[in-house]
Amino acid sequence: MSMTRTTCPYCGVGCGVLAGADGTIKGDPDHPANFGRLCSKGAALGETIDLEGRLLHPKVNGADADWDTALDLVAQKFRAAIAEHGPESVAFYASGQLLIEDYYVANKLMKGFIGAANIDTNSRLCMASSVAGHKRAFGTDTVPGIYADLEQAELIVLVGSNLAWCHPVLYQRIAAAKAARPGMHVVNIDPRRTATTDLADMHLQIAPDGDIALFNGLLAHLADTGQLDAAFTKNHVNGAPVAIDAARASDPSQSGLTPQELANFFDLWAQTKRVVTVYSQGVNQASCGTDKVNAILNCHLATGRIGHPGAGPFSVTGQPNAMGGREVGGLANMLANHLELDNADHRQVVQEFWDSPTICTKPGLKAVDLFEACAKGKIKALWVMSTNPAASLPDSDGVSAAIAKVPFVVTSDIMEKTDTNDLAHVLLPATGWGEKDGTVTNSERRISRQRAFLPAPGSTRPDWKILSEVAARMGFGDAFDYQKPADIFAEYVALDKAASHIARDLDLSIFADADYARLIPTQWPRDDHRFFANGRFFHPDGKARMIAVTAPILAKPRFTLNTGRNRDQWHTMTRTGKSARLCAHLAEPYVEVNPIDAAELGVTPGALMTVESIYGRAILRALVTSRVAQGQLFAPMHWTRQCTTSGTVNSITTPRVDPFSGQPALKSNAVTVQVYEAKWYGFLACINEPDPQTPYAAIARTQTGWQVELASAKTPSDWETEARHLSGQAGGDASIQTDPATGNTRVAITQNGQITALLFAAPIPVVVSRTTIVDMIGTETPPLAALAGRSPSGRPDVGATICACFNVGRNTLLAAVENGAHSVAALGETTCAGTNCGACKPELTALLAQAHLPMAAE
Ligand SMILES: Nc1nc2c(c(=O)[nH]1)N[C@H]1C(S)=C(S)[C@@H](COP(=O)(O)OP(=O)(O)OC[C@H]3O[C@@H](n4cnc5c(=O)[nH]c(N)nc54)[C@H](O)[C@@H]3O)O[C@H]1N2
Ligand SMILES: Nc1nc2c(c(=O)[nH]1)N[C@H]1C(S)=C(S)[C@@H](COP(=O)(O)OP(=O)(O)OC[C@H]3O[C@@H](n4cnc5c(=O)[nH]c(N)nc54)[C@H](O)[C@@H]3O)O[C@H]1N2
Ligand code: SF4
Ligand SMILES: [Mo]
Repeated sequence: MSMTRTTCPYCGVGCGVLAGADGTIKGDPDHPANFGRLCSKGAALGETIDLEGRLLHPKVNGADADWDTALDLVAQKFRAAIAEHGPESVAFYASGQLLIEDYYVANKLMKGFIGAANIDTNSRLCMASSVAGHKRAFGTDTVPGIYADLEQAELIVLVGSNLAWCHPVLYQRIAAAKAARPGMHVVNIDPRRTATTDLADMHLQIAPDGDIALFNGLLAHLADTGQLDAAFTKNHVNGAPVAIDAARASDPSQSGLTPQELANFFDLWAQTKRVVTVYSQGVNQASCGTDKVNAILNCHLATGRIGHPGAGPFSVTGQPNAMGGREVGGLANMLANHLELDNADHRQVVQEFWDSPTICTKPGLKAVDLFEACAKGKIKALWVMSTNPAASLPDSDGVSAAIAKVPFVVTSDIMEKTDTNDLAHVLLPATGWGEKDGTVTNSERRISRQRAFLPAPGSTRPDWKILSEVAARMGFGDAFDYQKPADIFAEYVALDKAASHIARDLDLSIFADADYARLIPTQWPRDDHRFFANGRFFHPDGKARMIAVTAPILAKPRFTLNTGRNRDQWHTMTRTGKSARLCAHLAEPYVEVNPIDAAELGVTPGALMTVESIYGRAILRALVTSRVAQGQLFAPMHWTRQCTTSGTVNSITTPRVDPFSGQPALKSNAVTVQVYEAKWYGFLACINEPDPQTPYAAIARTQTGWQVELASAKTPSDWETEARHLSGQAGGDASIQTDPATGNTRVAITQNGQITALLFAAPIPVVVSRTTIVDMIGTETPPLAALAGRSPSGRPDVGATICACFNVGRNTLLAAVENGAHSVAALGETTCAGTNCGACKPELTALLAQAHLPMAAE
């Protein structure tokens, strides 16, 4: 079968994929990001491209509409709002998951034709602090390094990055480099222990937001011990003395680390020339995020450890086109092509090139402010594209209320049911990954093609096309007369040429004669280029700047909620949530709590906890683990109102932002917690999609249908009715078993001899093998046997999925350990676990360690 060469649509590693129309997915051995590797999400792409749940036709006020009706309405509402209230009364909220071509068109329409800069993107929640920090230090938003640096480094410092789960292929590359060169060191700086920590020789379990105290401490130490590169700072850096003075004023113990830990880290850094500092959301998503970035950059600048093989700071991007979005100027305070919004010359170049009637002259609203403006009634028309702000922004309940207040809301998405779509007047169906063509830029500035290998389903259209058609209807047809993505890419490259007299890092000349159809993954300005090796930066005097940063006084709430990601889910789960295999890794929203806190709070095994802030509350399953320190909690961000009644974590997070970048502090939220007192807990497996309304409910896809974890403070009066209601099954026969001694109730519903729903309920968290129950759905197991909760076929309970690629469960692995597989390699040989993407290797290591501990809490 013919395979199409394309790029993974998930994280910023930007792995090359070979894809077949039948859903076959392989890593592209020739792509320089992954050389054939894929992680569990990439490997499962074939399971998420079916049409279930897709938005296939435009919708206006909930009813199917044709394109002309929908597009006319969008154009008319935007025109009317602009005419009546001015260009600042409308806004776009875009995404690092748009392709370069989509993003370029959205930005051009808003900034050059509508004439306001009210286009912001989810990159505000993601990369904004890195952008601001880079600009302060370098004069441009430049990522100096390349992936090969990770293999050439002697020391890799991972700050606020769970690389093993979030950039798994980079993690695998580092793991392989370390195995080949055992002298290489890895340090992991994170307030919690994660899968990434397993690779680290040193884990610095820092206090939340203790990073500035730590890196200021490092800078002061380097200065005090004469280990700075005086020639480099003299010739190429401004601001070193002031930054060093500020660093000396910091108290490193505020990092929460012991003097010994600090000394070990400082010495290791000082001794090692080739240091790469990889950082991500633990740095960016903080109210001091930009200062954290500069505290890190200061250390690299002060030692000249930048721009050389194996040396430099490396901000890894989250989304597939987060970097491309920055290049096309998708944020409200950027122009296009790394040109400056507040520079009249830059604006003139862009306006002349676009031949546009107007150009915005001042920055637009940043994400959090944008939705605040919605709440205040200032935004009259809002277009959300390829992102789900009603779920992913902090204070998501408040954001949802704000969106609901906007008189006209349009969304472009590939899926029909999302928390944001539920609030929109018009839904525009976009073609998704595999159906559309374009380009993305990964973390190392490499532009790769995404290529279609599937037909566009229903009446879906590519995002650039939808935008261009609205632009035409707003009267700007000439400037948006694109026939194909290649036309837009060519214009993007041509704008770069038109601005080539303006000194900046972006240089797309390598793409000037590119054959778009055959474009191979290519870095700008050219392959394997590192910036700043020559000591030349982009501030007007050609020098870099060290920035004086002060460690913040840290608030010490009783509980701080940290949030982030799981290995097998992508953000708001609209795609990964479709894969039963991916859902099996961690199937419900949870909160990690330290065992000492758990004991104090009275958390019993399987308990639910209410986590509350001044913005809202969530009910989450308690996961008692020493991975989090005392006083800290961690919850993943993924679950939305589509799959849980109360497990939405952003209901609790706070919209505090960094003053320079506007990026919200999603990693540290002051919360209170208590055990949720349920009267009953339940586990339901069923064939139809359920719609439970219990105070706690979390739905997940299974191989046989759906499963739901349930809890409520009110016991139902009739269990059969409850089971039928929960599973959406009025017909068929019900068998019920109740045990007055324990209060346990079990209900089986059968239709035509097949089990279609099984409900297990109890006054305490239900202990039953989930996989066994799920596997009985759709089978002809006799109801009484099914209610016994044991597999009739004698098939063993494989346990929760550890290896998603080969679907290997925990119990299978434990059995293998028992049979003598005592290493990750041996587990791979006997069960295949960990032998494809390798992302589960840290969990295999943990499982091997725990297999010898009878009372492990995790
Ligand atoms: N599986 C998966 N992979 C993804 C994504 C996904 O949804 N799922 N999303 C992609 C996107 S868009 C992004 S942005 C990236 C994010 O990738 P990461 O930034 O690696 O992921 P997070 O889990 O958000 O946070 C990273 C770590 O920061 C730590 N942290 C919290 N507070 C602090 C602090 O004060 N200091 C330090 N040093 N660390 C702290 C957290 O404990 C957490 O382990 O992942 C990308 N990859
Ligand atoms: N608590 C907490 N919250 C967070 C974070 C955190 O660490 N903690 N991280 C933040 C970060 S870094 C990020 S990047 C955001 C991500 O948050 P979001 O961007 O809101 O999350 P996604 O689920 O990726 O949303 C993408 C949407 O685009 C749709 N889509 C997919 N492909 C296409 C396409 O080709 N065209 C169109 N038009 N639509 C498409 C999907 O169905 C989905 O609805 O979340 C942020 N929120
Ligand atoms: S690491 Fe995984 S999610 Fe990221 S690009 Fe590669 S295959 Fe996709
Ligand atoms: Mo992100």
